[in-house]
Amino acid sequence: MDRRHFLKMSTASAVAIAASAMDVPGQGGLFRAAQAGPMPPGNGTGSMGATEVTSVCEMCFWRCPIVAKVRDGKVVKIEGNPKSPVNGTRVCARGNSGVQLLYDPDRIKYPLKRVGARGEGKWARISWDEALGEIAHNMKKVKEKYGPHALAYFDHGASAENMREIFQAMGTENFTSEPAFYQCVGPAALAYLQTVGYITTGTRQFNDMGNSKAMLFVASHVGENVHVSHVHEFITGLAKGSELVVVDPRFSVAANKAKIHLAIRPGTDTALMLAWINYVIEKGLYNKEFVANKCEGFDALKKAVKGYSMEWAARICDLKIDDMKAAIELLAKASPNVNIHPGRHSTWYGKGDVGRHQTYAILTALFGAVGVPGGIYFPTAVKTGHSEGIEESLKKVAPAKVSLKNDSGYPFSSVFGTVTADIIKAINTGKPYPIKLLGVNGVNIIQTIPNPYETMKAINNLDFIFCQEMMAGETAIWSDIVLPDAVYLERYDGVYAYEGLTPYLTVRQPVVPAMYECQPPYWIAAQLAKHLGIDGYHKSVEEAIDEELAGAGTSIAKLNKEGGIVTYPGNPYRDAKTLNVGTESGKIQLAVEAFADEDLDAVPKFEPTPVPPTGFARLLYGRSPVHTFSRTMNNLWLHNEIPENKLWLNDQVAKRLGISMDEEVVLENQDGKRSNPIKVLVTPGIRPDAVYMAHGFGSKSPHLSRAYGKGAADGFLITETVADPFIGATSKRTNFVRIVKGGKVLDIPELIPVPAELPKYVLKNA
Ligand SMILES: Nc1nc2c(c(=O)[nH]1)N[C@H]1C(S)=C(S)[C@@H](COP(=O)(O)OP(=O)(O)OC[C@H]3O[C@@H](n4cnc5c(=O)[nH]c(N)nc54)[C@H](O)[C@@H]3O)O[C@H]1N2
Ligand SMILES: Nc1nc2c(c(=O)[nH]1)N[C@H]1C(S)=C(S)[C@@H](COP(=O)(O)OP(=O)(O)OC[C@H]3O[C@@H](n4cnc5c(=O)[nH]c(N)nc54)[C@H](O)[C@@H]3O)O[C@H]1N2
Ligand code: SF4
Ligand SMILES: [Mo]
Repeated sequence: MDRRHFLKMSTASAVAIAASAMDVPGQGGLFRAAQAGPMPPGNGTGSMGATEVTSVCEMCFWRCPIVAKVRDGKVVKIEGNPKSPVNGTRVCARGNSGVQLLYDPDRIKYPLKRVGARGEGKWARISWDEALGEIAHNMKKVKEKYGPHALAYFDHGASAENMREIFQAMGTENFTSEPAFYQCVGPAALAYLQTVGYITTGTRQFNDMGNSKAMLFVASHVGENVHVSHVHEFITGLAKGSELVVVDPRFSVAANKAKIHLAIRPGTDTALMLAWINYVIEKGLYNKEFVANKCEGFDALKKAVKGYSMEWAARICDLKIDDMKAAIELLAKASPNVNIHPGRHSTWYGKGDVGRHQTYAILTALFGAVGVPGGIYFPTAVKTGHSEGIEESLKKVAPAKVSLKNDSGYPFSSVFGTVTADIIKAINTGKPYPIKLLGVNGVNIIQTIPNPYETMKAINNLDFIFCQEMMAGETAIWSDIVLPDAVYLERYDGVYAYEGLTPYLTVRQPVVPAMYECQPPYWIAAQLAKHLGIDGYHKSVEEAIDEELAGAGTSIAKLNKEGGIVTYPGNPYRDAKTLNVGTESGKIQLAVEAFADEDLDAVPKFEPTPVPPTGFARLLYGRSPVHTFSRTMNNLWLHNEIPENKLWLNDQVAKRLGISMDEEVVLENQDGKRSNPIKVLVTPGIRPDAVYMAHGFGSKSPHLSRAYGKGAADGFLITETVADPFIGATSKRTNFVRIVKGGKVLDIPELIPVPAELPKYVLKNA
């Protein structure tokens, strides 16, 4: 079988998992009808006379099963569904605060039409018919003038799926679950798919921290990165005595719980990993039987890592060799019940991002930590039925002559959708063909795509842009037409089948009817289809969902009688004798030949990312534990918890610059772009060569009355991106900042010497 073919095959079989990595529940087009249907009867009456309705949280994409308590037609409380095998009665701060999303005064309440300039946020209220009519008119006009591929769609989350079908039916291939892949999990997903044959980081993560004897986190700041059952498994592991190694330039919440914290020089993790792999091989610390029977490419791996010594890595990574040795010995001692966390957000430095995650998968395999308690485990598929969508229309979709998707120059991108950066480039240059219309759904188009200045330019180059939104945030103020979406508590979204340690099936259903003139996604898509003359919406949403559920022998009504969830026996662990991973040969690929076939490295090399130029520190970012990106910033309860982000600044650097705790500064990046004012957190918990802030703050939309201008947005400092050569995902930690205080620009002193092997970033005007 030739390589190309294998690639196609392995990727095709991966699409289902990739779909889940991109927050797409179920498979294929669930076709929904024009009517929202009656309210579900509820699962019973609980305490305080409140009706309890089971559903699924969407305050983030972990999608915990919930019970909403409704009294006098109002949601008064949200808890975890006690029948849930993952979260039980637990929800996080955000899950709890879904109530305040529902009743947020700054929700988009009616269809809106822009009357000011794009980005200005001046609207007129219009009717649904007018809004959809205008969108349909523009979609048809652009398609006629420039061809179907001039239409593009950025989407994220459950509510965006129906509309994606409409774009597909119009004949474009330029749609992508943009932020969840090309700005998030893409490199990690590809590395695991090619090494162990499946993606360990889908909507959920298949790493068994709760049963581990030791854990390694490279970044992965679990605790600030809050996914209820993930955090719970982490804590369970710790409580049962699992020993933790954390590699992070910052003293994160996870680092605080670590036995060994390695405060690594940012961007050098692959050097550490390769030296560890070499050490494990040289010292014979690997699982010889597992490697001999279940892995391929050991000799190639051994040869490729030979040059990477611990001494070298200690210098590159700015770590103490004794700590590095103690850490890898600790992990080896726990094998095979060792959890090398596969990571989630992986678009850091561009070039080496796939390779870095490949090294996690390789170390996992060397320890034999695959399909065993504490390691990475295997998902157990839950069988559901299929509801026919607009399949007939979709079959007509033909790739463009020069295909952005298939001829991207990134050999492994096409199965995951069109590369975001290519779409923005095509809008701004007209090459390889013009893109003139953009639909945005569930994406903060300004804050989540790197280089917002290019994005704003692109928006201004479009003939038409519309969005489906809940909040009057940045996406809304940049759109020509804004469609008011129902909140997840007001809508059906489909069937959620999860494949974790205990697989289960559940369904999101409306807890209260949609308020104002908001409409659920299937209604919106069906009405737009009508305006476009696309056929297909014949079923009610309940019928479509019941068709899927029938495949699992249940229905909405039956589920509601049974507490909203059906569980199944899982099969996460495999006998090493019969283990057959999802790669072509059934064996783990310690060297990925498919990469070599595309002139990429079969075993990753360490290719340094440039270190900060003189006077600058690297800008790092991560998660706020009570917020989800920008989407929760206006939420009353969550805003009250953490209203703004702070800039983590090393105490020695702060002392030199004369900056004290809570002082307000502005950041300026290497291209002269400046941030909103941000208060400083002076701390020894960050390296002197980096600064850190949580992402999602600093909203630029004046219509978000609580969030507007609170804190700083990392994105407005991210103008330098490096594409990863495998899939074209874009880096974000390749940017550097210095501090502006009282109008004066202050250089960051270089307190840590940089070895000559590491190139310095060259300033564009230098
Ligand atoms: N509360 C909350 N939880 C969330 C989300 C949310 O919005 N809110 N979002 C979810 C989503 S979609 C994702 S993708 C995940 C993201 O969460 P993770 O996958 O955990 O993100 P990371 O980028 O791995 O981790 C951020 C950490 O990386 C460290 N870091 C920065 N640069 C480097 C480096 O070069 N080397 C090393 N070793 N560390 C570095 C930072 O100091 C920070 O502590 O979180 C998920 N969980
Ligand atoms: N600078 C920077 N960029 C990043 C990251 C970072 O840390 N820093 N993180 C990256 C990662 S890991 C990820 S996963 C992405 C996340 O990227 P996004 O998903 O774009 O994140 P949000 O900022 O939450 O923007 C979501 C938008 O969708 C809207 N929305 C929320 N729920 C719904 C809904 O039910 N229906 C509709 N129609 N709209 C809804 C919100 O109001 C908001 O405007 O960002 C990536 N980009
Ligand atoms: S982790 Fe929190 S926000 Fe995410 S789905 Fe679960 S309860 Fe909701
Ligand atoms: Mo993400």
